[in-house]
Amino acid sequence: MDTSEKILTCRAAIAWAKNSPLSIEEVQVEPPKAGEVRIKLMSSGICGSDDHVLKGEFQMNFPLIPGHEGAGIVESIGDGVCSVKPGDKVLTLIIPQCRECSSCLHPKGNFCEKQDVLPCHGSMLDGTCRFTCKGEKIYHSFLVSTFTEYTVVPEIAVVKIDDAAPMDKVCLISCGVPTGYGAAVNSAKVTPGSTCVVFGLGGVGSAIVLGCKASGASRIIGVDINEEKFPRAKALGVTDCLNPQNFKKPIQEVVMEMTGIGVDFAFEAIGNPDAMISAWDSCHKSYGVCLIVGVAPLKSKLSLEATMIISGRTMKGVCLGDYKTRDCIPQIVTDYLQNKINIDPLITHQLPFDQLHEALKLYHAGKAIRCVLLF
Ligand code: PAD
Ligand code: ZN
Repeated sequence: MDTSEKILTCRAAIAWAKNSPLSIEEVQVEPPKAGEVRIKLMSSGICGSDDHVLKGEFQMNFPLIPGHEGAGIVESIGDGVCSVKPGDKVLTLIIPQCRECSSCLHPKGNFCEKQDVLPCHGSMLDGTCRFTCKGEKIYHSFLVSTFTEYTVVPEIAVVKIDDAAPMDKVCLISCGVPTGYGAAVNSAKVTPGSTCVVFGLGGVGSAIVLGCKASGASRIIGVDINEEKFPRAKALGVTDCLNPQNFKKPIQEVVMEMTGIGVDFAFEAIGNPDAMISAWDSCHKSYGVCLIVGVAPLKSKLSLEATMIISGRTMKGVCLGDYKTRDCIPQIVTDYLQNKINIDPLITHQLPFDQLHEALKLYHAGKAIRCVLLF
């Protein structure tokens, strides 16, 4: 049956307010307007950024449908859409690529001006929403919203991937994998024989470890307050695991003592300003590079010892691994299919969408690296 121009009714998870439990409701999903794509989701990861959303740590409008790490199949397209067609396997993109703004036109920029993350208005690009529930308007998150059986996204926030992609897994290549792996291989350009420290060994931190290892780092120090993360981190390539709570002194001093001179590359993948300072202070004073990947709470500030900045260290923020998303993300899927990168160890759990609450429980208990929801 052709559903393309019809309103679809399906199940979706709604956050009615910040810090309130998600409820799975029947929602209406409008057809895509010009320049938009309606997608039948096959899987969605649960990313640390979704947790920030639910806690109200982003500036967002509620009620909303959370989730952004999605893989699905195009159900229908609006007028003018030419990069995807019904039936295509696609990934949703939290950072779009419009190919027209100053970021997209610059050879290095990837933080497209059409992004709806900082701040998040929660609508499509024309300012309207495609979801309703019980007659009430429901906002989108980050232009995508993936905790739903169907979603509508702008064409610039979706990309076609290889037909052979396993849809129960590749959702991680929508956000967590390129974010972490790209921070190491593309943004930091980790060098063979180098020493790295990764703060936070969740989904993103684990992907950073994958990238450091693939780049030939000889020592990878992993820092996390949840020691249950350590065995998996070691299996991925972490050589030394540190729990800051086991030390009386600041963890950066421990890293300095372990390395003698500080690390070549430090990554923060928690979203905690204190950990960002620890990452900065762990770097070699002259040539160390500190990459901030975690999203700190709204309006939080960093306080650095200003005098020491001149010694030469670099601090760099990195979004989605510095990849121009539509140009680069399909290649990571292909690399996965060709066994050049293995994302499987990051998927510790897979649960049907209706067990979302169980999945969130696993996330909050720190049991999962990534729990994938299956539709
Ligand atoms: P996650 O919850 O899977 O991992 C966070 C890890 O940090 C967990 O293992 C925690 O135990 C650990 N942790 C928490 N507090 C501390 C602490 N004080 N010291 C040491 N370890 C701690 O989340 P994730 O890996 O999905 O995301 C991590 C961050 O990356 C989060 O802030 C998210 O918003 C951000 C992110 N950034 C981008 C980007 O493009 N920059 C993309 C996706 C996610
Ligand atoms: Zn994410």
